[in-house]
Amino acid sequence: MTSEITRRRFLGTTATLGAATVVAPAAASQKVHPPGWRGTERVDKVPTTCEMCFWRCGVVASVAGGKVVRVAGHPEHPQNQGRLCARGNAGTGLLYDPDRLKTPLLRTGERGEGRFKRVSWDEALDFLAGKLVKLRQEHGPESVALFPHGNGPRFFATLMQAYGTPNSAEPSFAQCRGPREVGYSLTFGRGLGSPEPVDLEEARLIVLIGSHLGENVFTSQITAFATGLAHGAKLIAVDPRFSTAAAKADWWLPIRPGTDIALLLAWMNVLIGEGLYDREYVETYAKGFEQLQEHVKEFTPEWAAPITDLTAAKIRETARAMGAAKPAVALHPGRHVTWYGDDTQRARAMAILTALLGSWGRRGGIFLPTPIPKGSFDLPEFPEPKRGRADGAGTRFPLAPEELGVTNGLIDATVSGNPYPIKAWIVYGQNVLESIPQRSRTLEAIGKLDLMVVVDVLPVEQINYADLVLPEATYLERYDPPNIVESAKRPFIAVRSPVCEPLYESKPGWWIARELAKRLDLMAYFPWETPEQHLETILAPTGINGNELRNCGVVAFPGKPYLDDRAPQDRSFDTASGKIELFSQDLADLGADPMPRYTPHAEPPAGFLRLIYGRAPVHSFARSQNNKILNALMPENEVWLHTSVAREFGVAEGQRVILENSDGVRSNPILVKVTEGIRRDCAYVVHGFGHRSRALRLAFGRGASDNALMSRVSVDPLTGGTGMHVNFVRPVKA
Ligand code: MGD
Repeated sequence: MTSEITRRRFLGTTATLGAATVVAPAAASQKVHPPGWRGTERVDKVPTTCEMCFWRCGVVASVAGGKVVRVAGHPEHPQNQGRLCARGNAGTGLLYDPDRLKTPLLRTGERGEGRFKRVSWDEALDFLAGKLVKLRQEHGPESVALFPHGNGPRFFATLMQAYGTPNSAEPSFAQCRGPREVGYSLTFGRGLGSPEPVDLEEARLIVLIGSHLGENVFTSQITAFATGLAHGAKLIAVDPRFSTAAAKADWWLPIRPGTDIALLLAWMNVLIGEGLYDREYVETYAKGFEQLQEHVKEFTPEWAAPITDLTAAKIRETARAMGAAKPAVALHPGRHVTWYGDDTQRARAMAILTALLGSWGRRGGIFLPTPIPKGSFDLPEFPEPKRGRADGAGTRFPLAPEELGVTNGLIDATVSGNPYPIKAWIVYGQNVLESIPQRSRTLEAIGKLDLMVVVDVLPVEQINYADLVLPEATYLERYDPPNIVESAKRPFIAVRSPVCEPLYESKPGWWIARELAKRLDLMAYFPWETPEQHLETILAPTGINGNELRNCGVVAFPGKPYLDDRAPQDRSFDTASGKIELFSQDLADLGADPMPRYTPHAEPPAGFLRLIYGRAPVHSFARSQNNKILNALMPENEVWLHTSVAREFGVAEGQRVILENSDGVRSNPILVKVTEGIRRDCAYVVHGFGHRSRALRLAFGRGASDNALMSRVSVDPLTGGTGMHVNFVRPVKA
């Protein structure tokens, strides 16, 4: 594999990146700054990888006198090509957030009170190592559970595996894209991964099922979406809400929530019934067509119309549009897909439709990853845990993968003590109170713990329940394992390395993990002294050296994104049959539907609306609301209500209401947005607001938390994913 790296060492020097021309004299000062200088200070340009969201764009930080003065898009990064979203640009708002966690903290008050004393790192790590040794002796290593998310905890995950616990779970599985990965893997033998390899820029037709691109912003995805539309792609947006994407759509299908499987089955019915599917592709690559044909026969548009609240004519028309545009139909698989508890089956339906259109591995559809060789460490074998996992991954939830785990399964086990007691949680880069529904159950579980440790960058509410709080350095201040992205048209390896020294007493994750490993006698699992050595080992098979990567930020490789780029023998699928499985024997063996079926979900009771939720372009989950720059752009969320619903409830635009759910749980006051752009049976909010931590001085009390209103979930029996679109709310005057 040849590297396309640009050998020009443009970074780390001053004059060649961007501002290579003399800055025009500023009117007021009339000072002339030479390129790459700010007054008398030299500005260094240091590349790294963003972590303001999980898309991980390439960035270049401008650093003057040790201070980061700007974060901009990396111009040569194959993913974002110099562009960067608002959150990426606001990286300094996190780095210089005055509310950041600054020192390790040890609890002095009651759990939840938030009273701590500052301690040194030595005291903190000795305390934690001592507790871990004791827990292992008294209850076994399995009694410790890790709740990680993001890049930082990757070293900690190694530490926990070496310590001997199998219990680790990320919300990106059971609260996000787990069922999607499983549904697509069952069909194509592989999931989508992140970033999703959807060929939006080359599509002739884009289909979004609840994916609200434009509000959910990932720089390269939104660029590809805009490019596709600019090149004439048609757009179908299936959404109960008139989203930004729906506003651009040729067909907006304001579907009744919870009925997407019925629509997908009806689309299949038309494609097969009218011979509009990609017959040659299906014959070459797929298995189970006859069963599928039989299965969808009864699911006509007329059958689906009253279920979905769409007209049969619209269903037929949109199916025909897909048939006409195939195979260049980019049916977006979605990202946060844990909606109703049958989400693996919905993902299967989307995957099967993708196969019928011949779009998997085809230009304008879903493109394929190209593997990059990666080095690894020669580590001693990890201890085999004496007891299985506590979260049900692989057992209670047969299709949940053990690497990602099931957060809610771990919470259940902590509450019940089944299959064995969980005594300690280490929460690292995850916000368990805002990302996992059924908050009262999470709090109940926390109440049972002997030890709770939070490793975070901000004093979010969950730290108040911790015995020990460890302040991690932010992504701009630390080394993390490089970002290796194979699911890109040009796969790449990008560096994450510090652009400035960690502020306060914060420490990078690799350092925290190593220091604990020393205390736990587990250094054999950390056979490197410095991050530089760690990077060299990972890069070894590529022939690129760490210095080169640190200077350039990213190296890209040629990709083979389409089936046609590959030799016929390399076009098989990693399923049991080696083919695309339209009928899934794996599901049949588990007693599940081998082909998706529509099952009805509870409708809102009288006087209530279904709570739906999503993203805003300037915030990421519940992690960015205290960022000064982003808070100024969007300080709080609002609840969308249909005009007639607002009238019925007697509330008006701009008024604040409280949202009360059908279990009596009440939110903070939230502003009302009255609009025709939402179905009458739904209320919509942006996720992540309504922070309860007073220490987040900008975010505290602003807006309402969707998560707090999710007292109910519908659990996917295959993956453990928590369907979260099953809560009902009503506005109550504040
Ligand atoms: P965040 O709100 O980003 O979401 O779940 P989370 O990853 O838990 O919380 C991350 C936590 O990490 C925050 O406390 C933040 O301060 C901290 N943090 C940020 N940067 C760093 C760092 O560098 N180091 C450390 N140690 N900590 C850091 C996201 C998950 O949530 C996902 S992926 C989805 S799709 C779901 N979305 C969703 C939703 O839309 N609504 C509701 N109600 N729940 C959801 N849960 C899921």
